[in-house]
Amino acid sequence: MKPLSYVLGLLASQQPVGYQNLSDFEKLWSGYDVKTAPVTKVVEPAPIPTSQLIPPPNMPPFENPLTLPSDFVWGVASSAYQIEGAAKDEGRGPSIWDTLAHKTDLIKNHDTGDVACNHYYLYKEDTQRLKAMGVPYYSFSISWSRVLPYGKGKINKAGLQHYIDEVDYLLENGIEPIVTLFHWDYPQALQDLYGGFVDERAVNDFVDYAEIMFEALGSKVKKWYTFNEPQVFCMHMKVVSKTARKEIPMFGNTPDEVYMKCVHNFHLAHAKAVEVFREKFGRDNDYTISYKNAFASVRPLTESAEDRQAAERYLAFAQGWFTDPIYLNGEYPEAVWEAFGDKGLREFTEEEKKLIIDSADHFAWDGYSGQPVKAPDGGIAACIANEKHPRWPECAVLVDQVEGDWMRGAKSSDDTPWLRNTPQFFREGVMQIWKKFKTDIVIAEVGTSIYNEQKLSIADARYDSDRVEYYHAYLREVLKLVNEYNVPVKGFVAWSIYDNFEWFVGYDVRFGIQYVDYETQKRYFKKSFFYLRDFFNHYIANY
Ligand code: GBH
Repeated sequence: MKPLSYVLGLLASQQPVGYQNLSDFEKLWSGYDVKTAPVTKVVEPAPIPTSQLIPPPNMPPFENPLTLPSDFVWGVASSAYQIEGAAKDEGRGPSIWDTLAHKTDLIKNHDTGDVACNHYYLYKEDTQRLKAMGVPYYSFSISWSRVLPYGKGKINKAGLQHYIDEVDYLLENGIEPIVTLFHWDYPQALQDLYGGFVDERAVNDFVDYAEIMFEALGSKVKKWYTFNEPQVFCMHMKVVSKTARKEIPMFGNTPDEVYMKCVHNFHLAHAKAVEVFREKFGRDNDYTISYKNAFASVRPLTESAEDRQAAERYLAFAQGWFTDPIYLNGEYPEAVWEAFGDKGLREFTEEEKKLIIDSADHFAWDGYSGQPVKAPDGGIAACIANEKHPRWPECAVLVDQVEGDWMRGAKSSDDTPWLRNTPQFFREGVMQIWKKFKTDIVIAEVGTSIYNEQKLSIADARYDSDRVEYYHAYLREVLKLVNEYNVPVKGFVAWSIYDNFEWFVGYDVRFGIQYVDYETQKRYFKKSFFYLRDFFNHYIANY
């Protein structure tokens, strides 16, 4: 195992990219009008008032006699850009999300993550609040550009130290960290340098970053994810490519090619990082590494051959493109080859395949929601044959209604049309993953927004019965999957620890199991948090 000093030396000897040295920090940030929070020092937490821990009335009862295994992992999740704030503090460099927020009109209300929940300074209080509710696991991500402001080269020691401190504090308080290396906030310096994940140089830069984090936190953190939802990140690359400066290389690619190259480089980056991880920590112990998948659970709207083909195609592009090389055979699905074979899609070399196959210790699914799928109007064959078709290459249409004109499930917020309360789809999705991949499954994120929650008073927002109903329904399916269908579901992580910056829809949508009052930065436990606590207390054996 290489010591940290080795990695630091190696990196210090490299040319910093794009900019000559850290005194160019201001250049990195030019044109971003970054806001600062009133609180810019780590705050020692006040004790949680006992009144805040009084459970709400009218909780659904836990009646059935099933159990979850004693090593079942339950926790709450967040990601760096969505909660940390301190965007320009202590040497952090910008990421593509600072750029999207500050330099485009793509974010609702022009919200930014500049301050967010100010978790960077309030992490001790946030930890105490999890401890008070007995949460055993906290899943969060590292801001790459906080550790490496230029994406590679010089390490920002204050940023790295922050994560060491936070991990130590969690562990001292009996909460086990689950660390995601990369939750979409790609360093802007690398984006400028070579167009980001569309370029193969992104692969080794990710692996170098991963190695720094493994060295710094590996003696303390045992559960790791490389990427959050590469499916979504590669979509963002398409967005970024449309707004990019002309001189960067990805500008020459069509959006579909951007996506194709991004997916390919994801596989190589993930697998090489996992290789480093396993060299350091071995396998068959309690160290685990995987990545988190985003796709809807789907089923054909009707039994027609066209709808069935549409559902299969949806899964080939949203799931198989990412999962099949890793969990099956190092190969992309047939439908992906047919669409992209003449566009420069590369096959993995035998050596690459060896790295990629089996490069994840379990299947992590962010199983928020499911939808019926139908073929596009005009027929599926016409779509497949026509690259200009708006539905190409999937040629699948996700719809909201099932038989009898029923909605597929209860509505969430207006700004999250993809999300409805669909527990049956959830169960089918897990079953489908199990049948296809025969591997342990972790529900790495689920949660919901609520219709018009942003308009409610704090007191009303805290009483989030629709969110309780959502978790209640999904968790009953988890019980069935584990007890009746014998599916190895090993964990369930709720999104999110508290309300936060919801990407393109900013702060107008709330996903938290705690309410955040952004004026005061006070947090309030919602009813759903008590529900989750009580559920796992009740069902995890010997908890
Ligand atoms: C998670 O992704 C993210 O990991 C998390 O950061 C986020 O806060 C959370 O969801 C809640 O949204 O707009 O119709 O094109 C969930 C998977 C995939 C769901 C992309 C939304 C966009 C659908 N997401 N999808 S659409």
